[in-house]
Order: sequence, then C-alpha cells, then structure tokens
Amino acid sequence: MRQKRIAAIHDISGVGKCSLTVALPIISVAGIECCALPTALLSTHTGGFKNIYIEDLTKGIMPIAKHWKSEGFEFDAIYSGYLGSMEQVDLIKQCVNVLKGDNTLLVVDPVMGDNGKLYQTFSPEFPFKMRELCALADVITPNVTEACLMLNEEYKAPPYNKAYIEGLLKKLSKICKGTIVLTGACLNEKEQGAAAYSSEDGKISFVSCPKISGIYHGTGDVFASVFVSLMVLGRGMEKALKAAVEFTCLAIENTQKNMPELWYGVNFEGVLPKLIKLLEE
Ligand code: PXL
Repeated sequence: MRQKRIAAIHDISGVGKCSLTVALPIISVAGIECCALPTALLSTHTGGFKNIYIEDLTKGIMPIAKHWKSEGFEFDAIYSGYLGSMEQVDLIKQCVNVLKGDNTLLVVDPVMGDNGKLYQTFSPEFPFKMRELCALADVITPNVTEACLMLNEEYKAPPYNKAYIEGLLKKLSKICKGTIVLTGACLNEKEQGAAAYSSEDGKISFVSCPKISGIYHGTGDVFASVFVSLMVLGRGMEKALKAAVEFTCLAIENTQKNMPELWYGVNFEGVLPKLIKLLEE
C-alpha cells in the first residue's frame, strides 16, 4: 500500500506560522506525504505586518499540477487554503479537475477573514468567488467570519447560541453539498470550539475546549491541517473534529503559557509530540 498523500495548495509566508509552514509539519507528523503547491511567496503573513514582500506564483500553478498528473501521482486529498486572487480560485478549480481521482477528498479552507473583517488583500467580491470553489468541495472549514462573508450576512461577535450556529451550517450546506466544519463556533464566554454538519446524515456535532483570551493568528490553518490529516487516515469526521479542536487548543495554551510575547502565530511546534499522541487515540 502506498503512503497517504495530500496536495496542499496554500501560500508560503516565510515568517508567520500559517499556511504551508503549518500544513507541512502537521501533515508530515501524521505520517502523510505533503506535496506543496505554493500559490504565493510572502515575507510574512498579512495579519499585522507592514511592507510585506509578495511574489505571486499564479503562473506555476497549472504546470505543477499537470506535471504531477503526468508523473502519475495520486492524491488522497487536495487541501486548499489562502488563495491570492480571483484568478487563482479559477485555476484551483482547474487543478482539481486535473488532480482529483475517485477517492480524492477535496478540502477547501476558504481563508479570507477573521474577527468580522475580510483580510486587507481581498476585494469585497472575493467571498462570492470562493463560494464557487466551496461548491465543489467534500469538506469546507470556514470560520464564522468567512461563513458570513460567503452568505452575505452581517457578522456577529461571539458567543453564539446553538440555533445561530446550526442556522449558519444549514445555510452553508446549500453552498457546499459536503461536510461543513465551522470554526470559532463559540457557545459561551468560557469555551472555544468548532461545529460540523455531516452531509451523510445531517447530524450536527459541537466540540469545545476552555477558552483562552487573545487573538491567535494561524489557528485556522492548524485546525484544518489536523482535520484533513485525520480524514485522510480514515478516522472519520467526529474524531477528526475532536482532534483538530484539541490540538489547536493545546497550541494556543502553549503559546499563552510559555511565550505570550509571540503575537503573529501560535507555538504549535512545541506540542507536535502531543499530536502524535492524539493520532494514537
Ligand atoms: O492564516 C491565514 C493566512 C494565510 N496566508 C496569509 C495570510 C493569512 C492570514 O492573515 O495573511 C498570507
């Protein structure tokens, strides 16, 4: 049997603890081969840094996908994240056509905003374009901000009641026929977590852990990377959701306890041994 393999389509932010610098180590720790398809090269992520160097890598996207195809590589998942432009969303749709086999899971993390705001690099039309890619996905992992942007709804700050989260999940299930995983589905002041809607039986699950105050960049990428890893390992949606919430919380807790001065990401590296333990459960 060949090793499991994921095509990870994200930017590479040299400094920032997000996108590929998170996906590569987490997917690797899960024992899965992570094939990187970088969409852009940035000196840092765009959340709070100034004078960022950005090199667009749009030109390479299709040639890389076509080369992988011609070499006969098969993927257990295609996992997309931060995409730099509307054009790139169209290209990723084409990439999916080239790379997706019958058993390939398409996981789309529609990275474009947080805390009620669209990231500075995106135009207001971008969320509607991202909906098109979400429509093709087997799993989507938006946060509440991204869900509201795609649904063209006003953002509400947490905490939320269950009915509100269930409503968002059901509306998202009209956009994407697959599994919907909503992060930041915080039900009270003391907890943080995620909720999921299963396309198979319509069941909604909530998983939470104690809330740690503060804003932590890159946690969506940590969450989605763990989630996609467990899905590819065949553990099922419920276990993937639980492990992704637990590991993300461990990374936040480790940051707050041991390096509270770290403002641009979380110290997930320090808790990677705990991910190995979670994978054994
Ligand atoms: O963590 C999401 C993300 C990914 N990539 C880039 C970003 C961000 C969030 O700000 O700026 C370049």
